[in-house]
Amino acid sequence: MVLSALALTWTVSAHYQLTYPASRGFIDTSEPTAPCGGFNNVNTTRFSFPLHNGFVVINSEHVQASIQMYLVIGNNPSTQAFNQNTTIDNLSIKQPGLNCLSANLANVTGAADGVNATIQLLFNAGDGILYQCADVTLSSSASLNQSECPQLIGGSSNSSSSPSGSASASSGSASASPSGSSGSSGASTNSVAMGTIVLLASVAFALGMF
Ligand SMILES: [Cu+2]
Repeated sequence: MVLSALALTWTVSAHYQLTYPASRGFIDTSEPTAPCGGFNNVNTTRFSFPLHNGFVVINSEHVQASIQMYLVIGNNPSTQAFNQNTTIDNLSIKQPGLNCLSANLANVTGAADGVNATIQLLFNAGDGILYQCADVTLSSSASLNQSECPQLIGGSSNSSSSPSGSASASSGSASASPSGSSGSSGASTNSVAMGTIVLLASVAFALGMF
């Protein structure tokens, strides 16, 4: 019940949200506003973000998108300061819902222990560039909650997530179709088949065939 209520709330918004670290904020209609989706004030509660093997998590209502991730150094970067950003990574997602994106700062200029910065995401799924920001303090000792990231996209351990087979070519239909049951239907069919086999086996056993 709680889950279905959550799902309903999610489908109300039509773009994406930065969920981990927490975004400065999200308003659907102002998300196309640079540099932070309409949230120009720095968040005084900073998230401690690791210099190595970091990641961010987004919740996307779009099936596919390309994402540019930037680091902006400073305690409270101005709109102009966002133009002096440094690229963290360029990635793409191929499924809606939660996506965990590599954000390794190891080779990013200016990233150092104790530095205040803002992570900025530019998300393009075909309906304009959509902005989200998170204010962080970089740390050589911080560690992230790995349970937030069951499957990392990008980064050295997982080269840029190109799925096997021919499905990787950019299929043009990027328009927003909410999560749907595309992946789960196959799985439930399989479990039904398994259930049938188990059932038949136990019937056979009961009849003394084994
Ligand atoms: Cu959108």
